[in-house]
Amino acid sequence: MIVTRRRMIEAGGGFFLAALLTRPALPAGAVVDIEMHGRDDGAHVWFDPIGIHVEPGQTIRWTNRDPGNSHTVTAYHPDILDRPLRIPANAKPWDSDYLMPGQSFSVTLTMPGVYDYYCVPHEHAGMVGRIVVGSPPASVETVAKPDQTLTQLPDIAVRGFPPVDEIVAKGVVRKA
Ligand SMILES: [Cu+2]
Repeated sequence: MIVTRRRMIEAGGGFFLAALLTRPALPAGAVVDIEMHGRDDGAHVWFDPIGIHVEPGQTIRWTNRDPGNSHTVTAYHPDILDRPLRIPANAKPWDSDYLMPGQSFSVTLTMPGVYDYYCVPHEHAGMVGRIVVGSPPASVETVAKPDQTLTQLPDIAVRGFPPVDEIVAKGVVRKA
């Protein structure tokens, strides 16, 4: 939070800061939906929205709306496929396994922080998403120390995550 505030002040002062701090996250309680989409030819696949800001305790539901592909929603975590930790250290990781068209998978996120996730078969096509729960963390950098036993992210995935500040400011971020 300290890092974020300092950056905001440098970027333009109190008005923007106030707007940032008073912007509500998505309403708590109701399930928040994220859809999985793809073009018919499979060349483009994405989560929609790609970034959301929610309160702790929010349930998120992913649904595969791509008629031509199966997708997963999988947290970046060493316990799942030996990937770097990109969710809060105390949070429980998840893996939906393959969702056929029309199928859904839900998780409830209680720990504040930044959660990065991906689609196992389409990570190399940049199919990733980010959820910010509660107040942004002190550091927006969630990449764990490089560990040779873990499979690092491809560049297209790293570039795919919306900035935490943008997610908090807008509440919902859709892929450009
Ligand atoms: Cu996919």
